[in-house]
Amino acid sequence: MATAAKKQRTKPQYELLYHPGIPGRGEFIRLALEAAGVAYNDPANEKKEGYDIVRSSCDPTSTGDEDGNPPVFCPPALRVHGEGKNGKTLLIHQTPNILLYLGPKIGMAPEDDEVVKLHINQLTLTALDLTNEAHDTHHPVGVKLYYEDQKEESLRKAEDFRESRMPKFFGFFERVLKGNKEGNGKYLVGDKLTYADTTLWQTVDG
Ligand SMILES: N[C@@H](CCC(=O)N[C@@H](CS)C(=O)NCC(=O)O)C(=O)O
Repeated sequence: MATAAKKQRTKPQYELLYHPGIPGRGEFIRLALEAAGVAYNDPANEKKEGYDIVRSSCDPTSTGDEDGNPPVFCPPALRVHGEGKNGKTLLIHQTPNILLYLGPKIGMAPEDDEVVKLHINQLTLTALDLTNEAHDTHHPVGVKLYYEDQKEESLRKAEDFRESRMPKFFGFFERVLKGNKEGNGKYLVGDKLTYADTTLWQTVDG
């Protein structure tokens, strides 16, 4: 992996398409790449006109691109030149889908162990469910509405989140850590860092 990472530092293969200036869901992808030491481009944070690339990739009128990729619903998305259909550009979205793709390629999931891959993916999906539920405490009525316009509902939602959902999620991840003897309480799956760990870390930190 070190050689691959070195090669990519000259010309990054991966392009993360996300909103500028905020960690958001883009951070789950960034963390996995950073932990693996794999270089990537993040155009919206690199140059002023970079966000145009993100916006055009997620064009709300698109029916798909000329490389055979279906439309992207919203960021984060990942673009990989030469890895799509017939050697064209691959453009994928949905955070866990991007991680599922990247994991084995960057050493953050095994390449050939289907069972372990599924375990990593299910824990990642669960951590992302927790992220979504945390997000919903501020937007229980509508994603487009400001927090201030749904404060009352937010307070109710937050109470349930704190008292029922958080303990359930954290209790679950404690059990996973306890049950994974190989991980010595440090890793969720196996005896090394995977993208399930970086995702859970960001969920808790974020
Ligand atoms: N399930 C998607 C959710 C993506 C998402 O909610 N993206 C946000 C930024 S973090 C966005 O740009 N949303 C615009 C929208 O939903 O219209 C994922 O995990 O990638």
